[in-house]
Amino acid sequence: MTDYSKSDHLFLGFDLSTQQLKIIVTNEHLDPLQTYNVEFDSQFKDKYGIHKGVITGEEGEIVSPVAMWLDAIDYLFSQMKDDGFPFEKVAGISGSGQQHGSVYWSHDANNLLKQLKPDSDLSEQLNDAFSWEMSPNWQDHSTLPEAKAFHNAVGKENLAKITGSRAHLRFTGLQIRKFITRSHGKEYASTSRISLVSSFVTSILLGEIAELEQSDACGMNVYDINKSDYCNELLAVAAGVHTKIDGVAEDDPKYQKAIDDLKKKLGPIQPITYKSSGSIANYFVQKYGFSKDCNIYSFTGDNLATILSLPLQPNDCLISLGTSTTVLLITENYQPSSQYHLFKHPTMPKHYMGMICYSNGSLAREKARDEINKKYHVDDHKSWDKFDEILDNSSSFDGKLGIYFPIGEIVPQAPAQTIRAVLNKKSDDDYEVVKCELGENGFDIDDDALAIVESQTLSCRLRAGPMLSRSGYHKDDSKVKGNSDASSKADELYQQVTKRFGKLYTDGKEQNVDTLTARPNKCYYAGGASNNLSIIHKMGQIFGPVNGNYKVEIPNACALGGAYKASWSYECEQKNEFIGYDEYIKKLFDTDTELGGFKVDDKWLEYFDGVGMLAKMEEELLKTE
Ligand code: XUL
Repeated sequence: MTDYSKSDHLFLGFDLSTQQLKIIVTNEHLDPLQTYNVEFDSQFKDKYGIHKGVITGEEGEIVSPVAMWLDAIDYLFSQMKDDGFPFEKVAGISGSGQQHGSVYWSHDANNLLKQLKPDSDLSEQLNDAFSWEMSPNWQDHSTLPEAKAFHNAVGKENLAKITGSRAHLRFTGLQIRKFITRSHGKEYASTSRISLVSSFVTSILLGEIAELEQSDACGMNVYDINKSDYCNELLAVAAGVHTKIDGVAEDDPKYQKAIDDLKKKLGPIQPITYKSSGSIANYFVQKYGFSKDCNIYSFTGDNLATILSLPLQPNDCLISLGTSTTVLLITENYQPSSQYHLFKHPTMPKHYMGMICYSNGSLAREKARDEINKKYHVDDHKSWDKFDEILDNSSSFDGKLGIYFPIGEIVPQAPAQTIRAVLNKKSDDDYEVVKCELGENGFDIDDDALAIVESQTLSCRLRAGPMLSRSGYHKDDSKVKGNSDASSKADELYQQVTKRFGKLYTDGKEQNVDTLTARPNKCYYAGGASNNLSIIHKMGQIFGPVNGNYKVEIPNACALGGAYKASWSYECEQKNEFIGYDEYIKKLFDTDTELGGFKVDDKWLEYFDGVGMLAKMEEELLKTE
C-alpha cells in the first residue's frame, strides 16, 4: 500500500494511448508514487470488438471507439477507489493523448456533460454525446486523396512552413476533410464541436467541452504556427471548399460559411498557459471523492508530454531508439521542413518541439547484426557481442557509410534500399563518394556495424542542425562559437567541408555554416537500444553535445510529463507567476547520478567528413519515390 501521508498534494498524469490508459500519481516533490493502467484488449475486447486497442476497417481505416475511453476512465478511477486512493488530496490533473486523433461531439454534448450523475457510468450517460462514435487513430492511412489535396492546394514545403509539418495521413485536417467530403457528411452536420484526443479528456474531466491545446493543435495541418491562428486557406481544404481543389469560388457564400462553420466546431485554441482550465466535474467529486477544487490543466499530445518528463533545455535532444528512431528536441528556432515536424512547446512560450521520425531504427541494425553473427558463426543469433566489439574497437571516421533502409523510410522519404559507399580522397580539397557493393573497395560485412550506426546518427545530425542553429546556446562552446576564434573556426570548418564535397543539401535545402556547425546542448538516449552502450557511445561521439550525454529510462514518460505539467501549473498558480518550466523541472534531478550521464571521446569535429559524405550519398545515390 502506497504511503500518501507525507504528501499534502497529489497530482495525476494521464496517458491515453492506443492500447491502454495509464494514470501516474506524483506528489509536490515530483516523486512518482504509483501507477494504474488498463489494457483495452484485456478489459474491453468483447464489448468493443477491438484488436490492439483499435478497429481496422477497409482501405487503411483505423479507428478507436470513444466510449471505450470513457469506460477506461471509470474503470481506473474505480480501481483506485478500491485501492483506498486519497482522491481528496489531488490538487491537479493533466496528461496526454495520442496525437492527431479527433472526437466528434453532438449538439447535446455540452448538456449531457453538465448533467452527469454519479449513479451511472460515463459511457451510458454520454451515449448521445457524439455525432460519430469513433475516433480516427494515428495509425489510420485511409486519407491519401486528402494528403494530395492539402499538398496541391498550398505545396508540400509551404504546408510545412505554415503548420510545422507536411501533410501526413494521420493529421487531423486530412481526417476532417475525409469525414466531411467522403465518409460522414451527415454526421458532420450534426457535429457541434471537434476535439483532439487530448482536449477530449480535458473536456470529460471538466464536464464541458474544452478548448484545443495549442501545442497539440500543431498536429492538425490547419494551424498557422507563426500567426498563432487557424489558416483560412487550409480550413477551406479541410472543409472541402478550396477554390483550386474543390472548385468553390471565394466569393461564393458557401466558401466562407464552410470555413466559419469548421472554425466554430474546432473552437478557439488556448495559448500555452499554466492556468487551470477549470475545476473537476461534480461527477468525479461525488463518485470518487475528488476535492471540488481539484484543477484540470489542459492535456497535450503524447510526444509533447514526453519532453515534459525530463529536464530538457533549449537545444537538448531526446533520441528514442525503438523499432523506429524518434528524435525530439527543443528549440527557439522555427526552421520547418517537410521532412520533420515542429510543434509549439507545451509549457515554454516562444519555444518549439522538433520531431524527426525515422521508420528504420532497430530493425535495420538487427539485420546488420545478424549478418555479422552469421559470418562469425555466432551461436546466439541475437547476440550483440560481435557487433559491439566492432564499434568499440573503431576509433574515428573511416570513410565508409551506408544507407540501410530494409523498409521504406520517412526521412528522407524513400523506398526500401541498401546503398554502401566509400570515400575517395582525390586530394585534400577534393573528395569523391564512390558507391560500392559489399566486398568491393574494402567494404566488408564487418564494416556495416560501424557504418549503420554512423549513418543513422549523421542523418539525425544533418536534420537536427537547422533546428538547433542560431539558437544562441553555443556560447559556452569554445570549440566552435561564442568568441571570434570560435566563429572563425566554424567558418573554416564550413569552408573545408564545402571545398571537399561541394555545397551540401539536405531534403532540398542548402546547409550553411550555422546549420552545419550547430551542436546539441545535451543528448538523452531512451528506448530499447539505449541499453546497448556501444551504440549510444558511438552516437554520443558523433552528435558531440556541448554539455554531455545521458542514458535515461522513461517507461512512463507521457504520463509522468502530464503529472509534472499539472504540478508545475499548480505551483505557478500558487505563486501567481510564470516559472520557467526548464528551471522548475531541473531541480528534480541530480543530472549526473539519476540521469545516467556517460563520457565519450568527442569526435564531433572528426565527423565533418561523414556529414559531407552522407549528404552527398543522399543527394546523388538515394532512390526517392
Ligand atoms: C506522432 C504520432 C504518434 C502518436 C502515438 O505524430 O502520430 O507518435 O502520437 O500515440
